[in-house]
Amino acid sequence: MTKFMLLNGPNLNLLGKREPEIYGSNTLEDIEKKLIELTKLEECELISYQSNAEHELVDKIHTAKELDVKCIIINPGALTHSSIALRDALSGVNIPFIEVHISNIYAREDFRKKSFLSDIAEGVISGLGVKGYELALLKAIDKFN
Ligand code: CA2
Repeated sequence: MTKFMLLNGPNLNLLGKREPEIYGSNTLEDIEKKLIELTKLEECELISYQSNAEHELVDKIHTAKELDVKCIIINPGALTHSSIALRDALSGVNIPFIEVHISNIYAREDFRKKSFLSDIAEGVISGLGVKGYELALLKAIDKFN
């Protein structure tokens, strides 16, 4: 069974609970539920994980390699704009990944315009709300299942 991994970085556990004007009203649990449904329909498996700690996300990326995950869908949160460790982990395991942002990072503060991951990503979705996660998963299934 083809495995995919959904990773969410710092503060994304607050989805649906704060700042709905920017990030919408869906909770992370709602998103996970929807994505798990989609993977099951295709007889695939989704491993989902959120952490506020950079090193835990790095560890999970290493685990993805051991589990033979075919594609990672990642919203690295604010680590997008700072983390060379996440970049090195993703390039180190050599698993294709799709970078997702709920908001349009190019329409916000200047410091959000730089991503340390985008140039090595399979693709990037930014500004399509939580629908971006579904679109990324559908693409991952289409390409890697
Ligand atoms: O638009 C995105 O998905 C971001 O990755 C979200 C990050 C932000 O630092 C990036 O620049 C863009 C922030 C995640 C914080 O999530 C919250 C959700 C609800 C309430 C408060 C924070």
